[in-house]
Amino acid sequence: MAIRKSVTNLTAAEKAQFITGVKALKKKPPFVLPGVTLTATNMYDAFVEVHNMSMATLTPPGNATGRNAAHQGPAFLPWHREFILRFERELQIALNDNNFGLPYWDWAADSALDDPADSNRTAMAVWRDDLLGGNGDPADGNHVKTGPFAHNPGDPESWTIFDNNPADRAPFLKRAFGRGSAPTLPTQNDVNAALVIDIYDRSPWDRPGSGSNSFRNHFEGWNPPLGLHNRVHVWIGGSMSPGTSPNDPVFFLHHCNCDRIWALWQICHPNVPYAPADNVADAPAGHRLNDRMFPWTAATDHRISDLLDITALGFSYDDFHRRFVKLRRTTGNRFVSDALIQVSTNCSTQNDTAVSIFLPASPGGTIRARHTVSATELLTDQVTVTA
Ligand SMILES: [Cu+2]
Repeated sequence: MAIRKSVTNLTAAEKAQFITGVKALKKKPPFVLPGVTLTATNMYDAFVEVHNMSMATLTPPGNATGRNAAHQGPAFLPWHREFILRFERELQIALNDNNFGLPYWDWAADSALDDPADSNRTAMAVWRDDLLGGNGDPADGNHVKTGPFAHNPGDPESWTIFDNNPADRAPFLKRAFGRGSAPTLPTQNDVNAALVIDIYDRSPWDRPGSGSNSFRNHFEGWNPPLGLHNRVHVWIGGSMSPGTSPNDPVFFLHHCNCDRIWALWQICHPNVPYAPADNVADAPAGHRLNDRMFPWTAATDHRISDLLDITALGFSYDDFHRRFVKLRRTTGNRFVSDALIQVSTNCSTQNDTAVSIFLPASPGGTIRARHTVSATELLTDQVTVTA
């Protein structure tokens, strides 16, 4: 079982393993997808091309909102879950390690570390030279000059990018931290505001959402504009801005974190279903519960409904260990429980029932919780987080 770790929890060997795996994919032949013609000449670039093609595949064709096979609609989260799962599988094969887990970058945690005076953002583990390297050089087309994916003139092993933009043929990685329209990264408060939304998606299943909100629309970053997922792409800038954004390996660490937050949202809202179901009249094809998503439409490929349970898919996240809380006796006839109650981590609301207590960020804090004693009796008490 692959445990996906935060970049801050990786050992030096694990960082090196990730870099080795990513570079190995640049030297393997591309995968083959039935019915899809790729121009990419290696495995890594084939992932870049598939993302770009999916973004250009409007669903339904020609729709005015820009909804495509992978973005601006309900399939945004399952599409990227499948995409990074396939990438992780190719890394496992390249590294001959079936338990290798894709690392994630918790950008909300790092937002507190952001310091523009530290040009390469070395306070953030993800941008150090032993992982992804730092910022692009504004005096040289925003090209990345540090770390394993730098452009080093004369070095045949320099990282190149798959770029189909005829206006810009320099095939090297570019970054421009905070220099575009998103000067800051999303914060944990921003993440928490998304986690409490108790609907997955809603009609008209697109980007503006007609003023209504949903977890998907809010988290993808359309409502309000330039939020969460989108904001991270724009903050990094450079190669992370266009449809070829997987050119920057941080794409996979970013989307691994997006997937982790979706999985956390699922834990926090166990009774909120994926939407739309198959029979919803205005639901777009490729985005309904039992649809397959372009370009993975073979009979053996995952349907969206196959992608909703990460445990069934065989991976987890390193901060999804169980925590336990013990309900504490206070005064009088208030509730007491001798049993430890299993809960999940990090959910941010604080008034759910005891079977799904939402925890404060760290052990040692107390929260108020309600506990169903019988069909009619509901007691409230303080809960101390013990571990
Ligand atoms: Cu994407």
